[in-house]
Amino acid sequence: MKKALITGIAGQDGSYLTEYLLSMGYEVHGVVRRHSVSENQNSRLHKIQDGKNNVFTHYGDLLDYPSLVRIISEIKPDEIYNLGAMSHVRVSFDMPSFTIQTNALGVLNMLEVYRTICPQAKFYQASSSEMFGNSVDEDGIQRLTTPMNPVSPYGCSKVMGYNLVRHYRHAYKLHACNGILFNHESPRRGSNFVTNKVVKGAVSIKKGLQDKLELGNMDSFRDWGHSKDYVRAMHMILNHNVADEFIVATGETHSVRDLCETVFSKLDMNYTDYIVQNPKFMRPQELKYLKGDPSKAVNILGWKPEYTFSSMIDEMIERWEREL
Ligand code: NAP
Ligand code: F7E
Repeated sequence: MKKALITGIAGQDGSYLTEYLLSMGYEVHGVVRRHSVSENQNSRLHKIQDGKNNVFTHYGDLLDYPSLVRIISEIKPDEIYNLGAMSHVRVSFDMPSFTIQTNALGVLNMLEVYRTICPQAKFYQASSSEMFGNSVDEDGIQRLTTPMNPVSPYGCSKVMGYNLVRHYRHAYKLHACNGILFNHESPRRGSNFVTNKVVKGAVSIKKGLQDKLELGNMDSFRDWGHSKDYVRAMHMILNHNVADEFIVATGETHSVRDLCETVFSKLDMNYTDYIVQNPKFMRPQELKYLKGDPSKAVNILGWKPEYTFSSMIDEMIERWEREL
């Protein structure tokens, strides 16, 4: 039975990846941070009982090197998925130092422990399209050759993590890879990211629970896929015979305005009647446009998404209709 270790197991991707790996017969271990409200700790892992069904969580933190040494020495994983991060771009402007420490130095900590304790394992790093910043090729697409010009502390931190992984692969002959994933969402997405914020807001308005929805910039474009499809890609990237870089994206882009129009019209409402702009949700510098080229993952790994933009939104609407 293969053993996987996931940092960020309690996050959106960590929880779906856990379910996917369990379905493939893995024993799954995850790093969780201590929360003062313990119910929040495993809120996305509710379907999986810790200590049963081959899932085990361990207290640790990417910034706490001794905890990583303890966990990795104990488990000796075959596969390591480094998904832990301060993942909110807007918040990274408010907490630049914590963001850089977790997302850049945290990767360095993980790589050092991996290199010294279990160098035979395979290592996956959760890299991001935010690394491209406002760089885009002339045909309006970001690909592996597009220059990286990050426009947020989050983007800068992810470039550092990305480069460290490549450096460790070459310097120490490690099977360490990067998945450059474009935005991916799901009913489990934090409700302060724009997709789930809009869906939750629209369903609340429909049910008469709120009158307006406050947003920031409506004119940025994102390439939105589904987290379930993207965690399958992570596993494929890691298990490819050569450690490498891959882009995971849908190749389709929508503006935040399109997103609002789609969500509100699915609920028979006109978004222009309800959305108000609040500068609080604007960023000091905005990444304006993302549309990725996933052809390498499609052609070499055989990866193919199952969800469409529309079916993903339907699933998110169902979640809030049930819950609110
Ligand atoms: P998420 O829901 O925010 O989950 C991130 C996880 O990281 C959380 O469980 C969080 O723990 C944990 N974490 C934060 N700081 C940590 C630290 N110092 N030590 C250990 N764990 C820590 O993010 P996600 O959407 O699942 O994304 C997973 C990874 O993919 C992240 O690295 C993200 O940057 C990257 N990524 C995401 C996207 C996307 O669109 N979702 C796209 C590209 C790349 P708590 O639960 O305790 O806060
Ligand atoms: O913003 C605009 C906002 O916060 C998307 C992370 O997973 O993907 C994610 O980062 C767009 C931006 O995601 C609001 O200005 C408007 O243009 O949902 P988001 P993100 O910043 O693209 C990348 C690939 C990652 O790696 C990250 O970890 O929506 N927007 N109004 C808003 N965004 C938010 N959050 N809230 C608003 O009210």
